[in-house]
Amino acid sequence: MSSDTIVVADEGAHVRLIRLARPHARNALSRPLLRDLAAALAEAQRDETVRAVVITGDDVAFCAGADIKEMDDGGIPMWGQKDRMTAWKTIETFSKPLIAAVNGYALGGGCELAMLCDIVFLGANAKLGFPEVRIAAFPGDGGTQRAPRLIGKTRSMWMMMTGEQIDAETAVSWGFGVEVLPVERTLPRALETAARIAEMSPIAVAMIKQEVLMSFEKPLDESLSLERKLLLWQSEDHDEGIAAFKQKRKPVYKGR
Ligand code: CO8
Repeated sequence: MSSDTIVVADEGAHVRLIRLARPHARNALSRPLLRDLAAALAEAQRDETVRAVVITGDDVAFCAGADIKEMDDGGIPMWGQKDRMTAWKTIETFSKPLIAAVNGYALGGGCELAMLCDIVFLGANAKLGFPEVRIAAFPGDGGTQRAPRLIGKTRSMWMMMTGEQIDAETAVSWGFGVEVLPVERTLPRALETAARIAEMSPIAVAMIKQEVLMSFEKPLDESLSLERKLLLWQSEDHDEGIAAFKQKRKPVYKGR
């Protein structure tokens, strides 16, 4: 379901790649792009063959954030419009692993999008930042809340109040990503990782995502007791994992 704004492709049996494709606008999140991205994720959510999704841009920009040229109408309240909120909600609630391959700029909403991904790989030319303050706005698509949880208060304040960008090495050392790669390796590394994860039980992987995200959202006593409750789940995949270990063979997980 590719469109004018994104290119969607299957990479092997279980991995879906979504490429943001507005290079002339540094892949800025126009409302059509945001809508198409959310629709592609909703489709990947429904499709039982899909076990992991990789999001990328191009070598110049992962995504330069919200489309500033759409800002003429309605001022800041425009950013709270229902279609935008619904699209961000779809991205936030996507339950399968979401992996970002970030080359070039990831600014504003682009950085917020990367932060919503579960695993982030950064090309050596990656530049992350929250430039919203320079247009008298703020990272209002989750950034003011997610960045401090990820990188801490003072780094978030500095980034958001100055609009300064950080490079890939700094971003990894602050916790924005797992690894810095040569630009041409960023996407292959993300796809290899997605394929590796797709070999695991999708049930176990979904549980891990749910439980790790809980740690950002709930007080510790509540999330620990929810983690305990999740121990009650049973799956054929788990039986298969134990059997394969004992029989010294590779497990085949069916997501049941
Ligand atoms: N929106 C729209 N168009 C953009 C954007 C953008 N975010 N970024 C780049 N473009 C366009 C440029 O206007 C230019 O178009 P044209 O060729 O027609 O002039 C084209 O892309 C190429 O851009 P540059 O020539 O500037 O390319 P460079 O490689 O020199 O620079 C940068 C790339 C650094 C990405 C630069 O374009 C830039 O600084 N862009 C703006 C980045 C930005 O400010 N992002 C934050 C946007 S706001 C946001 O994400 C959250 C808003 C939520 C608000 C919530 C309420 C408060």
